[in-house]
Amino acid sequence: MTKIVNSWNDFDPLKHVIVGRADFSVIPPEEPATSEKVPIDSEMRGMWGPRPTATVEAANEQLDNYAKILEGLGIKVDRPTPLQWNQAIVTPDFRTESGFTQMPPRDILLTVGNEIISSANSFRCRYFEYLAYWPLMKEYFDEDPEFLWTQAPRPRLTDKSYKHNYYDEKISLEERLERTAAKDFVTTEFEPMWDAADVMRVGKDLFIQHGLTTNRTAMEWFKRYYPDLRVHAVNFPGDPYPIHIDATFVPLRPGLIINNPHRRLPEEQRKIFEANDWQIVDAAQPAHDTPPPLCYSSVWLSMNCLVIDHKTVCVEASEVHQMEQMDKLGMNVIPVPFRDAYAFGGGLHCATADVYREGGCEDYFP
Ligand code: ABU
Repeated sequence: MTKIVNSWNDFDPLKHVIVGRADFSVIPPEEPATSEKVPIDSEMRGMWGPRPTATVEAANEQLDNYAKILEGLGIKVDRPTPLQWNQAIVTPDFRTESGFTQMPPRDILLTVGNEIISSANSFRCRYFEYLAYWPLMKEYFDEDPEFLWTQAPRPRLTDKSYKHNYYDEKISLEERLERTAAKDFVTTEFEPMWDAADVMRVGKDLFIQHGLTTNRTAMEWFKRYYPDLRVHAVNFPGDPYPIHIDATFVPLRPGLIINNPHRRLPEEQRKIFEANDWQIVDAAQPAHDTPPPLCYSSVWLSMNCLVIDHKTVCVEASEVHQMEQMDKLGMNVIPVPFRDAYAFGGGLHCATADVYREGGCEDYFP
C-alpha cells in the first residue's frame, strides 16, 4: 500500500501524471452549451461526426511522444481507456447524438491533495467522459488507502441549465466581450456546473474562472465542499469565449504567474497576488495567427504549458516566443511538438491531469 495521489498546485515537482488519448474522438452535434464556444467563422460550425482517422493518428503520435518525454524525465505516466464516443449519450433528462473524447483529462479530473474529483461538465456530450478514467481511479483506490475517489454532483443538464436563445450567430465580437464583462454566460445558475480546467489550484487557494463552462453555483459548491480552502471567483473580461483558465492565467512557480495580455485579470482581482508579492507577467505572443483546423481552442494554447518543477517547463515546440520568454523567466524549457493534438481538446496542460506532485497544501496568500 503506497501513497499514489497528491497534488496541491501546478508547479511543485511532478512525479505521476495522466496523458490523454485521441482515439474515437468525435466533433459533437450542436447542443445548448457548445454553440457558444464555436467561433462564428469556424469551419466546425454545423459539422459533426467522428474526427478523420489521419488526424486521430497524428494526434496520438504526438500524445505518445509527449508521454515518452515525460517518462524520460522520470515521471510515471498513465493513460485513459478509450471509449467509442460515436454513440448517443442518453440519460433520463436528455439525449445527444454523440460523446466527445478522452483527450483533455484536465477538463474532467481535478486533483486536490489526495482526492481526484470528476467534474460536472455543462456539455451534454461530455456526460460520460469520466468513464475513460474509471480504470485508473479504481487502480489508485485499490492501491492507495488514502485516495479519495470522488464524483461531483452530476448535473441534470435539462433545459433549465441553459439560457434559451442565448446564442445568436449574428452576435458581434464586441457584444460577446460585453457579455463576458457583464458575466452573462450561456449557463444558468440552476445547478453547479464546472470543468476542472477552470480551476487553478494554488495550495490553500482555488481560483475558479466564471465563464462559459463554469457557473457561480459551482463556486458555491466548492466553498461548501472545501471549507478549509479559499475559493476565489475570477473572470477575464477580454475573452470573447471564456473557457478554461489554463490558456489565460498560468502559475510557473510560487510568486510568478503569466497572464494572457488580451485577457488581463481585473485590478480588483489582482490585489491578492500583489499583496503577497506575486509577479503577474504578460505572456508572450503566440507564434501562430490561427489555431490548427477543426480546433475549439484559441491560439493562446501557446501559454498552455506543463510545469514540471519550479525550474522546468514543457512548451509546445513551435511556440518560439513563449519558449524564449520562459527562458528569460529562468525556466529550463522542454520543447514538445503538439499542434496535431490541439484540435482534440487543447495543449500540453489540457492533455494531462496531475496524479502526484511533491509538496503539501501551502498557504501562499496568508
Ligand atoms: N482548453 C483551453 C482553451 C482555452 C482557449 O481556447 O484559449
